[in-house]
Amino acid sequence: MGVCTSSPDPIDAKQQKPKKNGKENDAEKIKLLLLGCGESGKSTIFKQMRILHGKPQSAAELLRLRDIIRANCTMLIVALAHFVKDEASVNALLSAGERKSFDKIVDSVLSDFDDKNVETNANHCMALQTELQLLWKSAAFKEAWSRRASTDAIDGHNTFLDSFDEIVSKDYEVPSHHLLLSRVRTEGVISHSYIIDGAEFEMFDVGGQRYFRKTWFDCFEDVAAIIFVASLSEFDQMLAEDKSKNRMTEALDLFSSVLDNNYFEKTDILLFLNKKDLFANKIRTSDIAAQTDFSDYSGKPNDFDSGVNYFIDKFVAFNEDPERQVFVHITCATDTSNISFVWGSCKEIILESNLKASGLF
Ligand SMILES: Nc1nc2c(ncn2[C@@H]2O[C@H](COP(=O)(O)OP(=O)(O)OP(=O)(O)O)[C@@H](O)[C@H]2O)c(=O)[nH]1
Ligand SMILES: [Mg+2]
Repeated sequence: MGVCTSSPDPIDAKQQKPKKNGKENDAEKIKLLLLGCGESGKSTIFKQMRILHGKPQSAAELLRLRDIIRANCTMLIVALAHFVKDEASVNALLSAGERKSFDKIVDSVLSDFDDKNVETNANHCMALQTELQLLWKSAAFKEAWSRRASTDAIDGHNTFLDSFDEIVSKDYEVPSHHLLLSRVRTEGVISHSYIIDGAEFEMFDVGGQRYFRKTWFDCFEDVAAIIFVASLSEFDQMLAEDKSKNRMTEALDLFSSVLDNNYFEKTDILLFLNKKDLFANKIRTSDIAAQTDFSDYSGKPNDFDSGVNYFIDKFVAFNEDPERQVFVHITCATDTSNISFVWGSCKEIILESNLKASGLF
């Protein structure tokens, strides 16, 4: 499967006549589309499908993953170091010894940072193992990490800095929990087919950031089910591509336009409210009602279930078709047993609906 061609606005397809529905025309292949905003967890679910039903990573792929993880560490250090550099009160927390190490990071990683040359950045960064380990334990970096929602740091990548020794070692072999935590932004459309319980499923993963949504359009035909992924934990964060827009609001808007799209009138919608592990941690200290876009929240403050139910209601309210059901799952895409369990019930829904559509049930 190559990269889809572009279209001005992939999700504004109200004017377009839906062509055909895959369930009627392509009984052999069941096409599943992963949709959602950037960083919601689509590719992580795509990776889980391979862990559950596909081939293990080859040696060459594992080597590439090692480099990706080193680049992810570097990006995290860059995000936190910028914060420590720019926030005077946080910068003041550095002790004299830590400041020496920090200056080295600024000289060698921040000043020379070239976002087109990931490998060089990572090499500079990995060479500063002693300095980075000292800083990662410092009060300044702990404070920067606790305020990461206002940086580009990826939640969960603290695991990489906690395992820095292992990751810089020349014998580092990527374990599966690092594979699932690694992050590469998807920029086109990729697909993979799996035979599961005698049926052929083809899953499509797309780039979720705004710019890449223009590649979505050509994948809209023949879709049996959409897995729409939205990150629960991002209710207090702004979009990477537009710092004025709340990430959860963007996910809600996108979900609404997917439901509205004529192509998907008869498509099963599986909504994965993802990153429940990060949401569980965050909700203890972050208040939903304090977010401008969610000031109508009247549930219990700092309560996991009330928070989750509030967001479920927001998403499901967009479904105005009484004949269409939105199947909601609360997920942790980095947890293989959770995704295996959730996928088991999704598969049953999809297979049943596929049989009904082909008149065999
Ligand atoms: N802790 C935790 N991290 C998650 C979860 N789901 C995804 N992540 C992490 O979030 C980051 C982004 O996930 P991706 O799967 O790359 O997101 P995406 O939706 O494919 O993003 P785009 O390709 O930009 O559209 C990765 O570092 C993942 O490991 C989750 O449930 N819990
Ligand atoms: Mg992706």
